[in-house]
Amino acid sequence: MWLLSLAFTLVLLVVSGVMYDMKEVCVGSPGIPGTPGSHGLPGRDGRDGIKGDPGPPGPMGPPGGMPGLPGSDGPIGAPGVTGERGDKGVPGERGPPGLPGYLDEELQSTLHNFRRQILQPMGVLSLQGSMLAVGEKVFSTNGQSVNFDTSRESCARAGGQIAVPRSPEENAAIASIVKQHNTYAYLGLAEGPTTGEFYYLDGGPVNYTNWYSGEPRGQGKERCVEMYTDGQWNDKNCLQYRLTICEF
Ligand code: MAN
Ligand code: CA
Repeated sequence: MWLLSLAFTLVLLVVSGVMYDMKEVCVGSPGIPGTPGSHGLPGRDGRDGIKGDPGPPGPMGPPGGMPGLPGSDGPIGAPGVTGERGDKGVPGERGPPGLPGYLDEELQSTLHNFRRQILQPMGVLSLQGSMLAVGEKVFSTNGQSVNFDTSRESCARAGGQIAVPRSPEENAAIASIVKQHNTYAYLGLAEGPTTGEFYYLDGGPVNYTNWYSGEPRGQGKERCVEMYTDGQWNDKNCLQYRLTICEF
């Protein structure tokens, strides 16, 4: 039965459709729009944004707060003044043994040259009669006769001292120079605070003398010593002109 009514309805639809296609239809103007719907519900929250920049420093706190942390180290200061010299260190260990001197060619050559450099001028001076070598000492004169102090200064300037014999050999050598110049010479000794006691110019006590008979008899008024041409000694005032003879 319902199948039959469906078929009937279909036929009706088809027939009315045909009729619609074929007829003019009069259409009315659109109606006024309805009122807008009410707002929808709020959407869900979005996701968190990225972290923002740090803010500016805050204002200074009130006085009386806790002390801040220590600051960082300042720049290195200028060097201080040099300290005092330290004590000498202990000696190092002894080194390995070296070559024996006689096998050391460089040492031998150096010694040979030194020997020549010393002996050559000594030979020349000896030949000229301007120096006299006796043992370790060398005596020499500049030929000048001056007072004791001036003699002493001349010898010191030359790097020596006024000649003073400390043995008969040295006395004879100085005497030979005195005799050659046919004059007297002051010797390198002088009277000390006690009358009649003589000392070398370095202060040492005299242990060789060759006084002329009866000398010294100056009794504190003759504090220097001269050598006669025969090599004997006389105490004498220090202001006479006497031959300068030095020893080196
Ligand atoms: C002079 C000076 C003295 C010396 C006597 C010796 O008076 O030379 O130093 O002692 O002669 O007679
Ligand atoms: Ca005298």
